[in-house]
Amino acid sequence: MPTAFAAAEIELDELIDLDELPIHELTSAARAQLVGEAQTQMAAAGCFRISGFIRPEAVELMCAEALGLHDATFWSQLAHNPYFTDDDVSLPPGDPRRTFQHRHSGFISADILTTNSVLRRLYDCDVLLHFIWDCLGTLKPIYRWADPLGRNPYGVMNPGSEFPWHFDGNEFTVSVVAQRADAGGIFEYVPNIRRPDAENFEHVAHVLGGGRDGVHQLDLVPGDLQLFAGRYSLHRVTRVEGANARYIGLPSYVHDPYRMNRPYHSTTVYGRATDLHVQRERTLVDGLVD
Ligand SMILES: O=C(O)CCC(=O)C(=O)O
Ligand SMILES: [Fe+2]
Repeated sequence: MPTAFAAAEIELDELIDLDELPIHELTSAARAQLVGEAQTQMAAAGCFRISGFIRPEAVELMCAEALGLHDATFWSQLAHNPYFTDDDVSLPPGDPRRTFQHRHSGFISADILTTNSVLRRLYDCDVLLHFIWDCLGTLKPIYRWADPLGRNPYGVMNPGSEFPWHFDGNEFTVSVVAQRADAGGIFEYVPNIRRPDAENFEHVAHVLGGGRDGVHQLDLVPGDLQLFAGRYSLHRVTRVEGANARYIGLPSYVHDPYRMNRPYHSTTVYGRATDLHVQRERTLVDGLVD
């Protein structure tokens, strides 16, 4: 597995235009404005987007990396419920925990990124981590995720792929599209549909049944930075149409730097779980199903 980049090894200005977006200058008015806008968007829609955040040259490098690793993609054809838990026959049919949806999508897991990966340099950058934390406006610190597979993967969707409604194991995910689908591949989400103390199964069941109450759509453009709270916001990616695959970098953040995806979740999404996933399964982050 590649080791982390040290701060001095990350030329942030090659990835982000720091004249336009001075996220490294903690006292700058421009940074304060970006953070303020992000916090407003987050409060209004449970998600924020900064257009044109990553330089086009860096997006091209991300795209080349994902294309180069395309054959190493793990493809899942498994059906799953939104929580990535096993079926529970003690629950009534129609319960969202018993609603399994077909998935066809792939991941280039974080542990196989290239030695000089742009995506990994972005992820290892403390300046970016600090900026994202400020944008979230939470007092509780965020960390990079311990999960060796899910911490910073590329999501891969071929034409015909779709990623049905689900919650993530980690709290927050940044997404940066490296290559967009010709059509479809739209990110849909229901902001903050659940809280640590309230699963809100009724609303989840409504959306799984095709209901649109509270559903937002976001058509991401390559280079945009989006941040969403995937542990609390039900989300999906609609079917990819046309000739091109959709590639998206997914730097993932957590409040608890020890915990990982549960083994069942990891196996469903990445095709395997490591010994560490098994050892850390019992660590509770909150009271949610998963
Ligand atoms: O591809 C996306 O836009 C989101 C992917 C996602 O939800 C996930 O990887 O859990
Ligand atoms: Fe997700």
